[in-house]
Amino acid sequence: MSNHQFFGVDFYKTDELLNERERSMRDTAHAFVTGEVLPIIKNHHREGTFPTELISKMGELGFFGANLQGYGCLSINNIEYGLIMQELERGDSSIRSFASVQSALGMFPIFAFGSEEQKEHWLPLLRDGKAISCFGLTEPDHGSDPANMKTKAIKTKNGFVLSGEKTWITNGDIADIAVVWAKLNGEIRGFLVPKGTAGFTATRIEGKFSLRASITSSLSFSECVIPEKNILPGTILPPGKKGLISALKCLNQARYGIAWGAVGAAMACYHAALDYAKTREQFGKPIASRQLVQEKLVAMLSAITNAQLKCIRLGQLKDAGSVTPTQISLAKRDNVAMALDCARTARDILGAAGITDGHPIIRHLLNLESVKTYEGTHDIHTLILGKEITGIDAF
Ligand code: TGC
Ligand code: FAD
Repeated sequence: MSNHQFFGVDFYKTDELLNERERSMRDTAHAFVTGEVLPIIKNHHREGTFPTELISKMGELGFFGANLQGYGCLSINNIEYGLIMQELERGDSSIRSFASVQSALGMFPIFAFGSEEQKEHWLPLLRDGKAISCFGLTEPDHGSDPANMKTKAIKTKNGFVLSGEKTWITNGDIADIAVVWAKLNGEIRGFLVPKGTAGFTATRIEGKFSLRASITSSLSFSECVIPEKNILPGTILPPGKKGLISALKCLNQARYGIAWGAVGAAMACYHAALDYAKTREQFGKPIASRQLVQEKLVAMLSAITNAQLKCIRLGQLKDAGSVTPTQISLAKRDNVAMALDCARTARDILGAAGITDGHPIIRHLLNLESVKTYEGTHDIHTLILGKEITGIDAF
């Protein structure tokens, strides 16, 4: 019997929809977050540092690339993978971000588009947390419209010369390997750029008030020479195609994980608000006894329950191989908006106490502002869905 009811939100008994393996994986991730993340995350958030000592622990638990088949990965289903993301983000979005980037944006492109040599070399290292990856798509002048990127690759006799700038790159300056998207003869292709390559520099972005426990960097490529074997061969497009399709396939993986992760952040805020409301007395009674406060708690419970059900169905569709990118967009968009609303409501229930990091809520709230923006902003997902249902491109 899982002890989920003591730490999660399970009003609709979604636990009963999970099989034993799924519950067990969720409980493993839960124990990791409770034991290893929650005791230290406040200080990392204060200091603006990432808890690097957790990387090998997450590797040992098999969290990285856990839903990929082969190469020693756990090869679990997508609901198990989603539950890991939920639990990691219950701790902090920065921990889920690290795992998302490593799994969906570092390992997945190598798995899906890499040569056998690239897979054999990088996947075991990344799986175990012995190497760190990053994903360079966004540029200073091209965030929501990465298809217009300026970063270029020029073919030389023995390889490629990369030039351009990427920014807002999670793990950028601690990564051993960067998956970099650049135009080669006008086509967007993926390239592997190892740390230390001449002409490649990564610079930390300071002064963030959101995702403070996550490392974010700018990447610069100046006459950066990489060997021929470092192109991701599978990113070649069918004749006549020019788009971002390979990069977008990676984003689908990461957006899926975010949809689950947001539920974890919302659960953490809900529990903090519920506990506080039951013990905080004003006008001689616990504030939880007031109708206005109950209405806020119920709104959170309702929103979390909706999001949970959406995630489970999305996971089933993904496991069946029939999920569409727009179904993933809907879940990323709605669940992050839901979590941000819950965090704001929970912050309000705590009054002044809600603005301090003595409670997890303000940290989640600030983090979720980034989560709303990255992996396609809320509004970009609205436009993706608008195009799906009307057939009209409104970007
Ligand atoms: P568009 O012309 O619409 O489509 C080009 C081709 O791609 C197909 N397609 C997709 N395929 C797979 N998955 C998807 N999600 C797809 N979306 C579109 C499409 O059908 C088409 O195929 P075909 O056969 O017709 O040629 O492409 P576009 O270049 O105009 O893209 C439009 C748009 C807005 C959807 C895209 O640019 C977009 O998603 N923009 C948002 C940018 C974004 O999400 N950036 C994320 C950067 S990485 C990040 O934020 C990591 S945070 C990590 C962390 O710390 O957790
Ligand atoms: P812009 O594209 O400039 O958008 C600004 C505003 O305009 C938004 O509200 C947007 O919705 C709106 N807008 C844009 N176009 C339209 C339109 N057509 N119609 C209506 N509204 C529009 N990127 C990576 O490649 N790799 C990473 O690892 C990574 N990690 C990140 C980590 C953090 C902490 C953050 C904050 C970002 C990260 N990103 C990463 C970048 C992220 O993907 C971009 O920030 C995001 O895609 C939005 O781009 P932008 O910030 O340039 O905003």
